[in-house]
Amino acid sequence: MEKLELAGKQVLVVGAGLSGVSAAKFLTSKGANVSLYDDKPMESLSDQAKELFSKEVTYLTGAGKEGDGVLLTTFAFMVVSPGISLQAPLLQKAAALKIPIIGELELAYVFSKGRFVAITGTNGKTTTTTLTAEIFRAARRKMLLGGNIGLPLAEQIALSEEDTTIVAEVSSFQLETTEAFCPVAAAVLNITPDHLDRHGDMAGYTAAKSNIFARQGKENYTILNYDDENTRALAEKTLGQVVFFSRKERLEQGVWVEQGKIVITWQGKKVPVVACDEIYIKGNHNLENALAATALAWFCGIDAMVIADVLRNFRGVAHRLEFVAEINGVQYINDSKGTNVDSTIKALETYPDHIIWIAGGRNKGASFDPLIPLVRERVTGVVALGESAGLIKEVAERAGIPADKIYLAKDLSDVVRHCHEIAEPGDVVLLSPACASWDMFRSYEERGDIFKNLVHTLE
Ligand code: UMA
Repeated sequence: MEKLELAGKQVLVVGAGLSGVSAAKFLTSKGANVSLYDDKPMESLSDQAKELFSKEVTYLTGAGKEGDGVLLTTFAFMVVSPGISLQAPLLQKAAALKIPIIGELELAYVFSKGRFVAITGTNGKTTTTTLTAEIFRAARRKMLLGGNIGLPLAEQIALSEEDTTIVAEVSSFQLETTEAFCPVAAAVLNITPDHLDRHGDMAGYTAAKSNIFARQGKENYTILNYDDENTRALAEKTLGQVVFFSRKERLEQGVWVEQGKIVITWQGKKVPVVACDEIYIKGNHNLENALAATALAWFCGIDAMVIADVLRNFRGVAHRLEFVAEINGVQYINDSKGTNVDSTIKALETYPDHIIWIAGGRNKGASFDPLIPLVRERVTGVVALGESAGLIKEVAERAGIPADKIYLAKDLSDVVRHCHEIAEPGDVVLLSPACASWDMFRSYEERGDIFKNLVHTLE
């Protein structure tokens, strides 16, 4: 979408969550006449959304009728929230009427000043984005952080200037509705099965993710994980300069590990960055995140010393293998951000044994089978919750967990009560659901916060 004049334009924003509210605020500030549509009735929306309606934004609700009553032809274009599928009836109707549809990310991109550095991948996005932003901050660059991380960008871009770097976590949902989006440096961390219910299959999911570099040219960098086959293969699809990073392989060019040290080799030069054991956040997956953040920062001109310093001090993000408490010798870990199988595999790999594993929620179409070997090897008890509790129970049974060590919980409070009852000193109680939270909670953050609060009541 070209940067069009917004004043006086009729715009329909679809979805009144974080993204939609942010887009509506931005559009209103530019003089557009905004209508905000949501399937939900107004009383179930957030205070921020309600506040908009008390001002200049018109509220439209489908009230379960999927937008039947919305007169689409009055709108110049639509801005959709990432959680809304392009297959939704309202969007299908708009597409048939040839009403332009863009996402909130694209809107933010088109109207921002400065340049974008973007990160996608099935797992590690939030850690890598936060880490990258911290490096830019430490280098005293003008920087804005946002995107899928929970900080929608449409509102924030008003603060951007020509020399601002916008460090954005971008999801496959957001990338589906981009047209011009072109970050100067784009990283794809890994691609493993996730969101197949939305994208149909791995090809659809990979295609959506590939939009992160679809408009890049040779002046831009496409940063790809060499160790992940699906990601490595994308090198052939980008017109950007490919920078591989690897935890396992020696690379002629790229960011990799030589004798326990991160090094950058590029155009005949070798730059040492930091010893891997000095990096504060632990685990192979975090080393990959550190390699990607190093690449993003270095190719944007940040000194290796600054990168090293942040890698030594960065403490990680909430809800990702987050230590909650130790009670009677039992460690409680919140990995509510483990919303897919691969992410939970990484969580289970972090603890060698005696894991009491809490899992379940909304399954997004992936098979849980890859979890079985780790559950067999490291898990002593399983607590299953939510829509997928039956499937998690099945995984536990197939991994050989005895029936009396498998518990179907009613809610998180029942989960925590049960874990407290059965856990013994030395056990690790790990909430890593391998599922989305949307069957019982608004978000993985809400699920993680409730879990943490319940654990703290045991202290
Ligand atoms: N809605 C409808 N009709 C629908 C679907 C949703 O009306 O068919 C309405 C809901 O009633 C709700 C609103 O749309 O009021 C929610 O919109 P949304 O699902 O896009 O959620 P937002 O609150 O706008 O949050 C979105 C991202 N959510 C999703 O992609 C599902 C957030 O990512 C993101 O942080 C936020 O924008 C700011 O950019 C969350 C996420 O789970 C963390 N992302 C997925 C992931 O990381 O795996 C992709």
